[in-house]
Amino acid sequence: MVEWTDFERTTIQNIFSKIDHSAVGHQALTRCLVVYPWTQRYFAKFGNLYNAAAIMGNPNVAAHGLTVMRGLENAVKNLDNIKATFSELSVLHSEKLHVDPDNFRLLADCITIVVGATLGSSFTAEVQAALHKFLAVIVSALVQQYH
Ligand code: HNI
Repeated sequence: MVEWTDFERTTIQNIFSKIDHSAVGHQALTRCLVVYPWTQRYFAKFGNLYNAAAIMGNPNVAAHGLTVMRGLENAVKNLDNIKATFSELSVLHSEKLHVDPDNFRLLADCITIVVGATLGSSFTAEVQAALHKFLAVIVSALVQQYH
């Protein structure tokens, strides 16, 4: 069971209430596909991922970025039960999509960078520490069904 301080709970909820989920998801997934091009292998059906401009302009990337954020929002609503909440998602990424679990940390880092750029000076070290812990719990929950 993950223990959350009041500050961590409030901070995580504030972040997700402040940010534009569509914009953050789109920018974070774009960064992941551009900075770590091997991650493109999982999205072959998304169409043109030829370069950064194509990736940024690809509507499937935008839509999936929002899907990822909706997954995170579900975890925000279930902070005390993320592992169970993400159990099916873990099976999907492991057994159907065969996503290398290292990539979860890469996308989580891209989300952190975009949230930091979005929040600017209010993205203090303490705020980043709370987001980092939340995303680390997410990554751990997504990896739980990998064997
Ligand atoms: Ni991920 C589908 C959430 C990381 C590749 N992913 C989903 C769905 C959610 C989701 C939600 C939709 C499930 C459904 O349709 O029922 N993915 C997340 C979250 C993270 C994550 C919360 C981590 C922060 N996914 C990744 C990573 C990759 C990835 C790192 C590959 C690099 N995900 C996929 C693919 C799909 C997917 C591929 C299926 C997309 C499709 O439309 O077929």
